[in-house]
Amino acid sequence: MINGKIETALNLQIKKEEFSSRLYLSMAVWCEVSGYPGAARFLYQHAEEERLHMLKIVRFVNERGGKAELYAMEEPASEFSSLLDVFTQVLSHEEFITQSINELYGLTVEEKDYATGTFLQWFINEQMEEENLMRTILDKIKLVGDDKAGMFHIDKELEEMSTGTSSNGTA
Ligand code: OFO
Repeated sequence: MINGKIETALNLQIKKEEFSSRLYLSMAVWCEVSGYPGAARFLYQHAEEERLHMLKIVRFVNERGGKAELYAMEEPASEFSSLLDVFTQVLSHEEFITQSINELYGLTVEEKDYATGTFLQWFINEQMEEENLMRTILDKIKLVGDDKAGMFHIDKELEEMSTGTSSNGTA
């Protein structure tokens, strides 16, 4: 059985993961209507992944005798100035999520809730991978600058990196 403090903290993390999913969905939409189909596909897929992260915590809270809560949330940003702007915001959002997961892990240590701590290990590793991936993409975007051919190439690369659901919902 999880204690109330941990349950609330996990429920707040559920909200953050759900918000991440909506934020990336909003970014995918912007990319799709702004001529970046590869980036759109990549972000649609990432939005799905965040939804799975949310569900993972929902199931965990319920299985441990708590109850998952779905809180109201603010609207995600929907206008971006460039692909550089999009991925700068993706990276800083992932850094925010990493910090949140780390604080959550710290709380499990304080509360001696080792089962939740073990559960969070997966998220700690996932955050490291995601931050690295987003940093690599951002570095590439910075490198090409205003070069249109370079940007076209990056968009293609993002398309190739996407393995899941495409922008039109097909596999
Ligand atoms: Fe982007 O990662 Fe969830 O946790």
